[in-house]
Parts: sequence; C-alpha cells; structure tokens
Amino acid sequence: IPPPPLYYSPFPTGQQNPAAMKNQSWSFPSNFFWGVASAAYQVEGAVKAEGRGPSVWDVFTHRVTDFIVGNATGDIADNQYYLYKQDIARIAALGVPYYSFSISWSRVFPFGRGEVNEQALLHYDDLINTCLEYNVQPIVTLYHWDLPLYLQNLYGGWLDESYTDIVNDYVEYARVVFSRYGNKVQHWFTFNEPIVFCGEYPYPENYFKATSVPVKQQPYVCGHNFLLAHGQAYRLAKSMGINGTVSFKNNGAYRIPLTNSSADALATQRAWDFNEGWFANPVFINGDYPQYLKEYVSDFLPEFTAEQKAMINGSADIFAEDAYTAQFYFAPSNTIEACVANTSDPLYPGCFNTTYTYSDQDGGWNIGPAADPAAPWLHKTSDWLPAFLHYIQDTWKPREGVAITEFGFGEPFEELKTIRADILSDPIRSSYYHDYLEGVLIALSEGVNVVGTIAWSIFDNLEWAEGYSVKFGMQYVNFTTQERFYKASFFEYVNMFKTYQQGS
Ligand code: LGS
Repeated sequence: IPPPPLYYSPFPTGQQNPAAMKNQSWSFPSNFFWGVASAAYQVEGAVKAEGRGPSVWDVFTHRVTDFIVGNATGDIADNQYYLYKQDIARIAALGVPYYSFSISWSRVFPFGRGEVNEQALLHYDDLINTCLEYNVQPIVTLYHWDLPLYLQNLYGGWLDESYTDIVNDYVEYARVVFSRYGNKVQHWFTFNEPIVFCGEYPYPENYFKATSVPVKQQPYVCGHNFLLAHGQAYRLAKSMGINGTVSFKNNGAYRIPLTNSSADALATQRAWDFNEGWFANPVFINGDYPQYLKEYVSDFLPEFTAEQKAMINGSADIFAEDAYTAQFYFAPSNTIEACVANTSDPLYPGCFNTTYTYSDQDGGWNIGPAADPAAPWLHKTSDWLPAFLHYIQDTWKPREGVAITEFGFGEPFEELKTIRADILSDPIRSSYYHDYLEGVLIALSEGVNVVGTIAWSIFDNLEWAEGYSVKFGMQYVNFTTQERFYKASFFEYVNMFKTYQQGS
C-alpha cells in the first residue's frame, strides 16, 4: 500500500494549501458519491481464464483488420483480473470511496445463456468483497459493450428482431448478478452508453452472422432492444428488493447553438432528441421516443405497446450522464426534408451539424470549448457544465438526482514527468479535473441535485478502437511490467473532495 497522499497542484506556484484556495460558498454534500471507473474488457485481461467465453470485442481485436490502433487487444490489458487486490489497495490509499467497474457477461455466462460459470462469480465475489474490506463501495455496470459472441451469432445480438431473445437473455444475466450482489452495491447501471454500442461500432458481415436489418435501421432496432432490456432489468431489481439505485449510463455533450438563429436552435433540439433524448425521453418522460426521432426516422422506429411504455417510463432512479465536453450545433445547409435521405450515417441523419472547438494545447483532445467567436464567454468547462446539469435536471427531472458517471481527459501523446518516486505530472488533466469539479460545485450552489461524480479512469487501459494510443488514466501503467504510478491529476481529483466535501 503506497504512502499517504500529499497535495499536488497543477497551478503555477506548485504545492499549495487547498484550504487557502477554498471558495467558502461551495460544498459537496456529505452523501455525495465520488470515485474512479473502469470497464471489464478494457482492464481485466485474462480473456481465456476460468471459463470466460469470447465476446464480440475479442473478434474486433483479433479478427477485424485495421480496426484497432496498433492491433491492440484486451488479452492482457491491465491484468486486473489478477491484480485487483493491489488496484483496490492503491485507490483506498488515496481515500477514494467508490470504484465503478463492469462485470463481463461472457464470464458469467460463457455462451451468454444457459449454464452459469461459478468460477466467474467466485472472482467477482472476491473483487466486491475486497472493495468492501477496503471501505471502497462497488458501483456495478452490467453491460459495457462486451456482448457474448455466441448471442451475436445466434440471433444477431442487439439486432434481434424478435425483441425477446436478447432481452430475455440479458434479463436472466441481470437476475443472476442482482441476486448475488444485490445487497452489496449502492449504485447499479444496467448499460453503458447505448448510443455507442447501438450506433458507433459496426458489425462487419464477414465476421458475424449476417443480419437482415438494413444498416440505416440497425441503431434503432438495437436501441429498442436496449430500452426493453433496461426497463425489464430495472423492474426486476425493484421486485427483488435489491438495495441501491438502478439506472443506465447515458452519454453525450452539452449542446450549444452556434448562433442565436432559430435554425440553430432547432438543429440543437434535434441533436438532443437524436442523442440523450432517444433513451432519456422514454425512461424519464413518457415511455416513448422523442418528437424529432418520430418525425425523421419513424420508418425505422419499432413501436412500444402501452404495457411496454408503462414498464419503461420511470425505470431509472438517477440520471447518469457520461459528460466529457460540449459541442456547438448549427443548421445543416441541405434542407431538413432531405437530411435523412442525404446521409449514409444512420445515427446522425444530417439534421444538424456539429463543431467542437478545442483548446489545442494538448494535441487535440477537447478539454472544453475554447473561446469561440459565437460564444466569447465560453472558455473552460466550468463555464458550460452548470448549464448542462441544469438542463438535465429541468428536462428529464430524475427522481433521485443527476450523477456524472464518467468524465475525464484523454491524452494522445502523453508525456509524463516524474515529480516524486511514484508520482508523474499531467498538468492538463489536473486542471481539467479541478475546473470540471468547480463546475459541479457551481451547479450544486445553484440548486442542481448533483449526487455523484465518477472519473474515467482508474488507470490507462484499452481505449477501444484507439487501442493503447490514447491515455485517460489517473494512473500510468507500464504495460510491460504492469506497474502502476499515480499521476498528479489523481491527487487533484481527491483533494477537491478533501477541500469541499462536508464532513471530510
Ligand atoms: O473508455 C471509454 C471512455 C473514454 O472516453 C469508456 O469505455 C466509455 O464508456 C466512454 O465513452 N469514454 C469516453 N468518452 C468520451 C467521449 C468524448 C466525446 C468527445 C469526442 C471529441 C472528438
């Protein structure tokens, strides 16, 4: 276990006393949950260990050519399947109270359905119990994109047009996990970022069973299955009386009209509908898809029965948003009528255009919009984040508040300097976390019910199609030796809570 943390500041004078910098009118409530995150395929490794079955990501990484930067795989990744005890000890040593991770479905059910693999459950028993022994509360996501390969080939996975097989298999998996850990987990997430696994990753025909669903329709079939599976899992959890909140992780960006024209306002509203609203309106408003989805892609949208609407409506306790950044929106130059027909991208049907403005000092990753001629007031994350949190609360009115379940800073060419034996400096990520949490504090002071923040990520890991080329970690990992090193941003993150959380 490493030594107790010191305070490291990204700010010019170097180490500072956080108390001296404290804004007295800000605070995190005492029950605010905060921690760090990972996901099974990105960190576990051990892909053939103890009866794990393959997932679609084993195919993406091993079979699909030119898809993953550097032909990287998750075969070993951070080897967390074996190193979890030290990993939990390292976060506990910094006083991190929550660890958010996902469970691998194809470990628990190597074929996605059928026999449960008890060895996998013994592993997760120990992972969860180790967290609890260290006083780190586990937060569990059931599905972070690693679909058991067998189900992809059996009925097309999330493209299952019966809308029953995939839903039933998922809900059965959820039942096994809920009944094993229901009383040990304070926050459950059924799914991570449906828009990503439904829209962003292709299922190349050569590698999976061919599907009869046309490409343009695929995201909407997948999204429909997601909503049914999520809703049923939520109802199941409640009927089992499990402890803890149950929600799904939605994702996106704060969407800002580029100008104050009504065309840009409309384009921005369409973007909300095609992104967060696609899933949030059914779950938080009325059990049904938002207006612009119905208007523009009605041909692709399956319908819910009245019973299904009632089941989906209200099926989340908190609104969980993975919120990294903001985007400007402007009206497309083509006519709105043509926007669906004109595009080959099924997910973003040309009904709005987007632009990011980056602060480019870091080599490309956006750390929040830099000043844009259209919005000269916007310089950093804390300028837009409170508005985003207000927007979520006002639009979707979650019963138990809003949580930011991922935020973080990805660095493509990360150069780290040693500042102490075990600590490396990453000043841009440090100021990202500092500034972002100031945005959360401002929102709290303005009355938004923000209930938690989870930083992505516990350490560098397999960044999906980017392989190991983009680093999001608050710890650096030497992938040859599997040694971990804290980055200074981790201390910045922790110290914001030491400074501002009531009772800390
Ligand atoms: O590792 C993933 C992280 C990294 O950044 C994680 O598995 C996902 O759940 C999540 O999508 N993650 C993520 N999202 C950032 C999206 C930022 C959008 C801005 C893109 C600008 C070019």
